Amino acid sequence: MIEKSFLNKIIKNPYLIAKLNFNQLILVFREAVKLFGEENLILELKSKNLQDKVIVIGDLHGDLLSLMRLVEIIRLENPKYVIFLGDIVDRGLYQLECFILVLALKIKDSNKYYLLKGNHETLEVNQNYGFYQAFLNRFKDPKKFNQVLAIYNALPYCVLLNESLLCLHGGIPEDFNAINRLRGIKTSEVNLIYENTAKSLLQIMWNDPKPNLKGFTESFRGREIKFFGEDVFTDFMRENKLDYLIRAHERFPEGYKWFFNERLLSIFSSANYRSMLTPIPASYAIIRNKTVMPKIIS
Ligand SMILES: [Mn+2]
Repeated sequence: MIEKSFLNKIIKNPYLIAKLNFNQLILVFREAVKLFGEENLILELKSKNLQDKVIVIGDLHGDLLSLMRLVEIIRLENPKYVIFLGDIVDRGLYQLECFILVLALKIKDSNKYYLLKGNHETLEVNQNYGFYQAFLNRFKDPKKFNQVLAIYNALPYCVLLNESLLCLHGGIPEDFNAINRLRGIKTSEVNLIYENTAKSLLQIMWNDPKPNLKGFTESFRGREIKFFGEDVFTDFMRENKLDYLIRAHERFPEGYKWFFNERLLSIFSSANYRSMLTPIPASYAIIRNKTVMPKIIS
C-alpha cells in the first residue's frame, strides 16, 4: 500500500521524483498496474450532471512544466474526469517525472484520472526516442524496465464518454466495428483477443486525420498505419453513434486543430516537443454541457 502523504508530496513537488530510489518507484508501478489491469480496453465513462467538466490532455513528452500547469488547472476547474491521451515520455527533459506524476495522480484518485495508451507507451518507440536510454542511464539494469512495460501492457486504448464522445491517441481504425468488439474486454485480456484486433489497436494509437482526403491512405509513419479523410470519419462516427472525437499525436503551430466540421479536435500538451528553442503553445480540451472547448496552457 502506498501512503497518501507520499503521493501528495510528489504531486506537489515532482522534482523529488529524481531523488526516489527504485524500490520506491516499484511501489508506484505495482499499484498502477493493478489499477489499469482492472480497467476495460474501452473505458465507458458517464457524467450525467450537465455542470460536470472533463479535461482531456494530449502528448506530454516529458514537458513537466506544462504538466504542472495542468495539475494547477485541474485543481481550479475540479473536473469529474481527467483523461490523458498517452505519449507521456520520450524526447523531453523530465520523462520519468511526467510518467510517475501521472501514475501518482491515477493512484491517488483512480476514478477521476485515466491514462490511455499512445504509440510512445511501447518498448520499440522508447528505444528509438529516448526514454529507454534515459531510464538505463539512471537505473543501469535493463530488467528494471520490465516494470514500465507492465504498465504499458495494462493500459486502456479509448474512453467513450456518455456514449457520444470518443477519446483516443491517434485516430479511427479501418474496421468500424472495432470499438464495439473491444467493449467489455479487460486490459488484462488484450493478449487473448490480440490476433483479431492487433491492426485496429495499432491504428487507434497511430492513425492521423487529413483534410481533403477520401478514404484511408498510406502513412509515412509505417506499415498498416493510415491517414483518414472526412468521408470515412463521418461514416465511422455515424456507425458508432458518436458526436465528437478528441485525439492527440500531432503538434500544430496554433497548439490544437479542429478537423472535419469541428467534430474532431486534435490537442497536444507539450510545448517543447522538438526543441526548447522552437516552442509551440501547449493545449488541452475541456468538455462541459456537451460542448468541447480547446484551451491553450498559458
Ligand atoms: Mn503519438
